[in-house]
Amino acid sequence: MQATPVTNPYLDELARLGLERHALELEANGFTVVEDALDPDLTARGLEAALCAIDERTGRRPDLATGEGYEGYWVWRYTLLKDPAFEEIVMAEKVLALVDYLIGQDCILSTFTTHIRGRGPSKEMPHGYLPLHGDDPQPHPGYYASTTVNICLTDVTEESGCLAFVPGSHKLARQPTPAERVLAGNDANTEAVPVVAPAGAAIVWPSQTWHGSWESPDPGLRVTLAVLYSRPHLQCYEMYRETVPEEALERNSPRFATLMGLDTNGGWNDNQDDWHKQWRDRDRSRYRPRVVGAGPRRVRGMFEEVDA
Ligand SMILES: O=C(O)CCC(=O)C(=O)O
Repeated sequence: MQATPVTNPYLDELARLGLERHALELEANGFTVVEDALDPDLTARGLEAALCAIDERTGRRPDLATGEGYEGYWVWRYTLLKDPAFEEIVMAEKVLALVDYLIGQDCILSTFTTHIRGRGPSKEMPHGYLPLHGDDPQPHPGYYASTTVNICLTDVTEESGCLAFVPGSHKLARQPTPAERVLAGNDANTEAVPVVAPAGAAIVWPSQTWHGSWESPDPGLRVTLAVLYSRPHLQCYEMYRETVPEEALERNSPRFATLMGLDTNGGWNDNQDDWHKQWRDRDRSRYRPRVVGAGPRRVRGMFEEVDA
């Protein structure tokens, strides 16, 4: 006699990509590192795109070796659309397989943030370390709501200010207390462990796992992308469904459009004829942000012109 085989497309995909051990680490410890999430070519293109995006925002291209002018910890939001290499990175198949396993294939991209860590503390982070925290808003539901992925575009070593994780903290389903957040000095949380990873790796965790990072003693820069995927009912941090260009949708698979939130239905405005449609089927030019004044005016209804 043979037992009924268990079928599950998420598990089949993990098995196809050899990621079963990583899924187990996510369950047991609350984080995992996939060393070869990106190939060397995409890693190099991603790094170049990150340096160009930073240069565009600051007018100063970072020098990875000297780190001059980029001491401490730097964060640039909403960088996905700066380069098609970033689109490939959010769609990297090993990353998506683990994200899907945690929060489902209908998840959306919440933020694509570029991070740099240079030597020492900074004005915003005078004690040098990024305190332990979870990325999820409170209260936690009884399931994973979001997944955070850090893509390493340079080696992330203890000398370059690596990430700190508290194994098992994803099961606590709460934020750390102020005392539990500390990562340096006599009061440092002794449960935090260092996680290092080579360029091209993805560090993946259910967003509620407590994590932070240590001060870097090294003059060189470490460059990472912090990519947050969320279940589709959550309010995302960045405005992709309103702003993603048609060219980006055309050059990617339908799954990319799902990540951009185009399978969601919320976000209604004065239009009365398309609120029932997914964003994929709406004329997005009719959703350009504008300030709405009070007073009567005529709007197009679902079936006819009506007085508002
Ligand atoms: O880059 C770091 O040092 C910390 C990253 C982090 O906290 C995050 O991605 O949520």
